Amino acid sequence: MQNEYRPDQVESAAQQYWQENNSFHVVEDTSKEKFYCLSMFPYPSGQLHMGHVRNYTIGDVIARYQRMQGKNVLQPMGWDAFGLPAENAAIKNKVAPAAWTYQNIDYMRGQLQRLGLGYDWQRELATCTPQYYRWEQWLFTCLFEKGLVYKKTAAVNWCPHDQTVLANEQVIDGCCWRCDTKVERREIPQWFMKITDYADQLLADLDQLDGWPEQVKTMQANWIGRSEGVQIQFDMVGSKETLEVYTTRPDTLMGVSYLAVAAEHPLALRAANDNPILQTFIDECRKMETSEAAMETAEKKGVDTGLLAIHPVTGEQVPVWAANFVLMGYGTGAVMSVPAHDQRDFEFAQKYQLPIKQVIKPVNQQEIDLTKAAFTDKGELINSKQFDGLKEQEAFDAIADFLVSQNKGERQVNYRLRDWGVSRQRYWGTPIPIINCDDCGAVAVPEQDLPVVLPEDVIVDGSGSPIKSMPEFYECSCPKCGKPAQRETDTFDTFFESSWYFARFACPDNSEAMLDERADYWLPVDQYIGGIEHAVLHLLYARFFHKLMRDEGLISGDEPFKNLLTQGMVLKDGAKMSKSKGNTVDPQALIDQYGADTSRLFMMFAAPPEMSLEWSDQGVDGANRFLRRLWRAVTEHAEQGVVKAGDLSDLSESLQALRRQAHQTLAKVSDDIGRRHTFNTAIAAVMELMNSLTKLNDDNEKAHVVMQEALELVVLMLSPITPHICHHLWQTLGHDEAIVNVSWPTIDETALKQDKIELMVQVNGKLRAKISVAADAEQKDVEALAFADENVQRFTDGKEVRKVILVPGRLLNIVVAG
Ligand code: ANZ
Ligand code: ZN
Repeated sequence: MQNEYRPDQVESAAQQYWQENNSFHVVEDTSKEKFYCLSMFPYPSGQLHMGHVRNYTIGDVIARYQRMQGKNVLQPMGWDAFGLPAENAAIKNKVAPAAWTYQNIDYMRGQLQRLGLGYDWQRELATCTPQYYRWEQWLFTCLFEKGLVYKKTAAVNWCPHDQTVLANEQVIDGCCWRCDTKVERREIPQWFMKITDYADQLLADLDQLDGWPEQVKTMQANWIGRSEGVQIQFDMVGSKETLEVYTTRPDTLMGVSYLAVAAEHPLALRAANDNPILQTFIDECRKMETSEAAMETAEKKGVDTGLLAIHPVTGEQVPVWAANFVLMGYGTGAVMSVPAHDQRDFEFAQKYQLPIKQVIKPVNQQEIDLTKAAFTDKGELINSKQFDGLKEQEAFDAIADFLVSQNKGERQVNYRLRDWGVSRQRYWGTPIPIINCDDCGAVAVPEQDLPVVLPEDVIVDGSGSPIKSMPEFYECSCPKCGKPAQRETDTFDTFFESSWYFARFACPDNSEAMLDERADYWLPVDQYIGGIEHAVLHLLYARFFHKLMRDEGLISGDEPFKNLLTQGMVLKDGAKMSKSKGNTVDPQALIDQYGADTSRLFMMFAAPPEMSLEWSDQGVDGANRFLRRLWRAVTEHAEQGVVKAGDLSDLSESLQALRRQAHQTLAKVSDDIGRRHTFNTAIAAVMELMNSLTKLNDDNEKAHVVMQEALELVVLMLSPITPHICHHLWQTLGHDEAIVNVSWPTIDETALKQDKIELMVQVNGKLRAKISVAADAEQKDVEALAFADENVQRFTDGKEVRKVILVPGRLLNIVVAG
């Protein structure tokens, strides 16, 4: 018998067993309840970090637990393999992105296997393979035919020195990350997905997601940003044209002192023809950074266009300005400005000395000072002619109805959500399956010509995507008219691939179709686990794709992820562990030194999964010590002979108490792992049980039987968390069947029953004795025992007993006279 705990040997033996027996391979089985457990797949950056270890251990614990519940559990793993880092590495190390990526995948697969994660490796997929991305190309062509994707010009960051487009993360303080040249904005044609067509469903279906954290649902709802407002038409002085604005505050209409349009608004562009100052301003705005965040923090600037609009109620003339804070892509690209009641309009009006007119007054006694800041709450209308005195929603409705009746406005629902621009001018991504023909325009690549394969044998040197200078890639003929044409050389945003991988795991081997009926068996994902940083984009795009695939008839169901767990960060010294901070701990070194089980136990014990986890060397040590103690306890027990089907009747009180604790622990751990996902408290309870077990000092035959049962429970309860050591110890405890195939133990209700309980006996409200009685004893038996007690007799003898009250399980109160 092996006496020393050697994690390396124990772990490789267990892993070899799982591999040889294909333990985690699953197929559809309608006779069983299915459970699809998915952790967000990693980008193959080169090596795992602690965040991965945490994420994947949580997933594995849940998957293994559900398997022990008798469910048919799918837990797959793959690689989100396209992306910018591969191109950066290619420039730096002079290796092709494909070679670098595949090499990383091989290394990281080994790391995941070393952690003992129970994946069905037969389903592994890498998104950079044509077998995978051909299906998203195919879906894109279907959506193109349906009109759900379209092309329009949009701004990108352009480095004039490197002659290349830059991703937002490649722009540092407005300059190119490589050559430090000032970055410019460029308008180029790009592809968009009409996610806005699904805005209402994406919002409404959040209600179905009972198993999602409220916080994530709120973030999604805010991102979609539904607002109710009015689109108002302003007539223009000296022209038949109208200017449309979108407002969520029609109640402030009488306070409008100017209108503002985006710099790219057609009206501004036209006015600039004979206004050089305006033209300069428009050119400057074009150079601004493209991100919405950058636009919002930029100093508010504007130029008077010289045009005048007519107020729809008063007929007064108001000036039209071009302003950098108005976004062309939202609403109508034009706003009515109410400086008294909108802070942005207020600052702008002060800067350019435009009138500030109050039309709302607070309904409470609140003091306001319109020389300092706008008053932005709703309230009661003043200075608003026939609308004076109206409040809040009735004011909104009255003005909206008036504008509608005058044919000057329409009620409108707007979403903050924009259509999703999916074109990237980078190389390492899925080629967009479109051919551009001079005569036919954009034509989808026909199904039989898919996939459009990305050439992998290329040199990436930083001077733009190599396929943009490869005629052998982009020269082709038009699928419609046969004339020479050109392929798109842009690639998809890498969020594209991660938006549907969860479905492809159900049928990764299908070479005839994107999905098949197996997707309906496995979906939705029963438990999805990943970082909170994906709360908005990834999760929204995945939900969107699910609906697209549903509407394409590929799957049924509305939502892809039934339950979502967002794990907290891994911190060291209070800061997020990250390469840039230089405070990382390499999981590999940890595993090499202590083994996978210690790493897994530490991760699960240190904090509940949603909270951040503070790294602690002592914590790792403690986890390791605990496993050694467990090892010793089981080995020593087994040395005295393992027990099969021992007799658990007629136990002494202390052995009964131990059994009770074991089964109480089982009840708690089942709930903690299965429902609450608080693995830390589950582990703490098992540790307490272990303490009691090691204190047991009883060489009676019965004690040995109780010990056998308790140790088996401990090993079973820990097996989802530390599967390797439990694999070994289960054998040590005399079992032939591998623990990975054993069911979760059942709670013995009779063990939970407390046979004898301690009851307090009071006489006239004062504690006089404690007696031990059967838990289910009847009042007359309890009374008999109480009156047999010497001290009770002292206080009751010779006195008249008026009343005896039993509070079952707690106390007996005897009321005597005198
Ligand atoms: C007048 C007004 C008065 C406004 C007031 C607000 C407060 P949400 O809720 O996000 O839909 N707006 C409309 N289009 C815009 C654009 N393209 N660029 C920048 N701002 C724009 O916000 C709608 C409000 O944002 C609109 O209501 C408009 O300003 C502004 F006391 O109109 B409001
Ligand atoms: Zn053509």
